[in-house]
Amino acid sequence: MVSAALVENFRRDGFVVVPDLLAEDELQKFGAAVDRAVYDRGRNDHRKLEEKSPYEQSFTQCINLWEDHPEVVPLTFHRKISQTAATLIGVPALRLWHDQALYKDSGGRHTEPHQDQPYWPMDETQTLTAWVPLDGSTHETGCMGYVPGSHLVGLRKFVNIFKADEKVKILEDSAIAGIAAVYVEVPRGAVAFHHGLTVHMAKPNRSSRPRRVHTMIYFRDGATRTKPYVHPSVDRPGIKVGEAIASDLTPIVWPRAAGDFPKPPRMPLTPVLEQLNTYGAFPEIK
Ligand SMILES: O=C(O)CCC(=O)C(=O)O
Repeated sequence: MVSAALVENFRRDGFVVVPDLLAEDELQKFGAAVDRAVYDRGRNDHRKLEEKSPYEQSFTQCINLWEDHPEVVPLTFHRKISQTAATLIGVPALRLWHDQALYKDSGGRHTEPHQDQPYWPMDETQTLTAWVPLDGSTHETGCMGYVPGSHLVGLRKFVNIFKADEKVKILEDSAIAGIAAVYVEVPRGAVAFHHGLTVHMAKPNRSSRPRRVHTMIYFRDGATRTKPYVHPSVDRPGIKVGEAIASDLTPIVWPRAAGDFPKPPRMPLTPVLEQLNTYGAFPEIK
């Protein structure tokens, strides 16, 4: 169980690093599984880093890996991690919004500051991400930075990080101006959690190896679709505005019995990947 002190830190700061959630053998096994999945999704993309869009230079993004890579399922539905997430956010049951690998190549640029929640058509704010660095993360490889308390100030701003030339101004917003971001290294086996409204960013990768990260995004069971704008997590299962976001695309992650993994959804993934760019990142919003 996560300590009361860490829960308090998460609720106050909007982020926390929880140690010892993954054993060494799990890091090896899951690291290899996510590597294979990222390689598989990107096998037709032969562009060099400098040929990619600035968004893609921040990281290679591969969403919903649990659907077409069964060996990733035990990581995405890792009970210790999802139980920790439910305790941090303080709800009895959590669903998966989606998983994704975020691999920052050697030489990859910083990740622009943003909040996650404005990308999701959901008003309920019991949302959080488990950010799982498969080698740990350091200032050199591209660790995350967070604006402490930014989830509590009423800020809810869409930052178009997909479109690189748009100046990112969220740090200048009067609600958080002057609060310094805190950059946090994550030791091997630990997981960093951030709230869906926490302003966060990441450093560039100045090392010679990729920064290998897998993430799981969770939301509270019972949340509803409240916005008409598109997102595959609600559009693929045909969930309408006002309806509960509940389908086999967004299954319950906690509570679940040990060894009980959900089956991938009975809806094709290919059209979604075709809409996205080659690597499975969201296309630029025009
Ligand atoms: O890994 C990164 O560089 C950014 C991650 C992020 O923005 C997120 O997980 O919400």
